[in-house]
Amino acid sequence: MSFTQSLRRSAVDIEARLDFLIGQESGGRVPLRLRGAMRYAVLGGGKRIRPFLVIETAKMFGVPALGSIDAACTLECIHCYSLVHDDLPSMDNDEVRRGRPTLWKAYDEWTAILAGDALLTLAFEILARPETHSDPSVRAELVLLVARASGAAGMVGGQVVDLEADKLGVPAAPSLAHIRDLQAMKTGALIRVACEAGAALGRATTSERDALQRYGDALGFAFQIADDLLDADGDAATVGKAVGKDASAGKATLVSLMGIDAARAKLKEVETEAISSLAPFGSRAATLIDAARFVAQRTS
Ligand code: GRG
Repeated sequence: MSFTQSLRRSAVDIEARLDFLIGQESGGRVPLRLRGAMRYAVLGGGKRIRPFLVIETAKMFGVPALGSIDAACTLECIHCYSLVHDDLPSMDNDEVRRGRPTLWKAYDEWTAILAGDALLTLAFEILARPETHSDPSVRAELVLLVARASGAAGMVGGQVVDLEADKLGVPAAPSLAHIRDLQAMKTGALIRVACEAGAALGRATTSERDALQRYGDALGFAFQIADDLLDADGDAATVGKAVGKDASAGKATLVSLMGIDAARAKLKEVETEAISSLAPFGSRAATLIDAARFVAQRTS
């Protein structure tokens, strides 16, 4: 089976589980409008790369997919909430996401804000449940890792730094270090924690965790460079959202700093860095190696 096929197959299982988890949330007392909006946000396509990384990293340590799928789904809930909020008029003001109207366009702003809030909260409800892992110390560690990655020093913090430059004209110092730091928080933290969560579920050793953190860091950076390149020269229909937004907003990205060709070369370098970090795992890491290649070469 090719990598794309296994990603798609895993996405089917993840979507079925997300559907179930949203359906049974809080004993079924969720208002219909909210449940509909949460389902719209989560179940409308998407590559499901973050949950895939949790499942495949955990598999390297002998954890079957059934043992990691709930933790995996929590990262997709958080990712989807971040997209819903990012698309709002007060943030990126986007009308198309995953090839269809964004949640605030399909419903309205207040529903989109609250559906995002509910998805973030649901993620932590799931992480804390015994069904996610039988050992409470593993669950507590997952909560800590995911909270740090998605919160003020992670994804939310990265979004603030990005929007400060965009909305308040805070001059972005467009250096490679600034861009890497910003992206490590905004996009990278969730990708890195996907690998860390898999390692926590699999009770990996410290040196194994270190290697996976290096992989996760490089993968997150590769993911963002690929995203910037898609924005610069991708096709909106294939990408599933508007393109060319970074340049028109004057955003500091690797592409604006270095140009397209140098950004492509950097992407190759970071892809190699990600793959090299997996050396200690030998052939056990074959799927994660493929994931790095996929992320670097993605077209949507
Ligand atoms: C609102 C707190 C808050 C944070 C938003 C992630 C983010 C921070 C904003 C999204 C802006 C953006 C498009 C960033 C580029 C990287 C990215 C997250 C791309 C979309 O992720 P994919 O390609 O999307 O995994 P799918 O649709 O496949 O799930």
